[in-house]
Amino acid sequence: KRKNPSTNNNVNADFCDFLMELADYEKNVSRNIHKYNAYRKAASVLAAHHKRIESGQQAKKLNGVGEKISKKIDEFLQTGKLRKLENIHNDEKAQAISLLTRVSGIGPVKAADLIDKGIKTLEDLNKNQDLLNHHQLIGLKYFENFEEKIPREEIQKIEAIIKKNILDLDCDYTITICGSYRRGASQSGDIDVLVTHPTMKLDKEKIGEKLLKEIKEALGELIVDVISMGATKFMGVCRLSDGHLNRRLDIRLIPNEQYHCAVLYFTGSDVFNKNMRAHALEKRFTLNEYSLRPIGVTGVHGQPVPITSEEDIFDYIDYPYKKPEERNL
Ligand code: DCP
Ligand code: MG
Ligand code: MN
Repeated sequence: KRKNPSTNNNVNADFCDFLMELADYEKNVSRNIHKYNAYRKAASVLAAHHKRIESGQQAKKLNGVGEKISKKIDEFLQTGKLRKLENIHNDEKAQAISLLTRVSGIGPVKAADLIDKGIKTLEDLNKNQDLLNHHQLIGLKYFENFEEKIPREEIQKIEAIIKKNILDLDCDYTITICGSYRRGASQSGDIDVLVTHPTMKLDKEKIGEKLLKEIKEALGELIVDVISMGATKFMGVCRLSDGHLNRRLDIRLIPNEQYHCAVLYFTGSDVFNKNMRAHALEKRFTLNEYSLRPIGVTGVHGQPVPITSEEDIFDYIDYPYKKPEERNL
């Protein structure tokens, strides 16, 4: 499930592709999250650059491209390939880890554990289902479906059904589909739904559990499988109708006070979030999916500031407002 930051007319798409492949390798095989982030950041800055990069030198001028990545760009421009990637492609264990981590619910640690037990293919997984938890079994069951991106038009139809059913239940609900869909992507990997309700306050987890169950029931036949169902988070599988594929759907029930921070966070992109959080820190605020809090002179975090819109968050930290479509880096 490689994430492709490439926008529609990305003249640097070939660089982005190899950087994203290297990113996945660092995340799943080397388990080096810093290198993973560095490759993703470089890929998204190149994807957003509308002129074709002609040399490593040129690339290095961009914020997020350092010496090592600039050398790789030169190697790629000169030879049309990368030795590092060739080596990865010839490494059987690395290839097996890359395959197994494509199963929803299987992370790098579980994949390595399975490979130590001699399990390397989907066929092996099918024969050893006793080693998988419920989420991983669902991931295996829908492996091919989950590999397919969801066209925007399909999410629009699913959005209409979700909104109608939840608002029929209670018209005081607020519902936002976040993720790449909210950023305007023409296709998405999954569907990230955020919901809040006036009665849903921070200290009312019990209410959340009841509301989330009602919401899940209200969606009826749209839901075809449940991965997990907590007090505030539903993870599952949905299908628009007979001829459509099964899709990953997450629904989060957010307390009122935290709704805008959650919408901001789950709209992403993850690279955008990192950049915005870094800027917040410079302005002595901590920003996360729950709140924005000032950092006092002693370094102690203050109480969350009251927030009534996404724009408020940008205003507090003097960050130029970006529409969701402009948040790809
Ligand atoms: N997110 C983040 N950091 C992470 C994971 C997620 O900031 N480590 C945020 C930003 C993402 C959002 O959550 O945009 C949703 O996560 P997804 O993995 O669903 O990513 P997208 O919706 O952006 O892409 P896709 O189309 O692949 O679902
Ligand atoms: Mg998503
Ligand atoms: Mn998601």
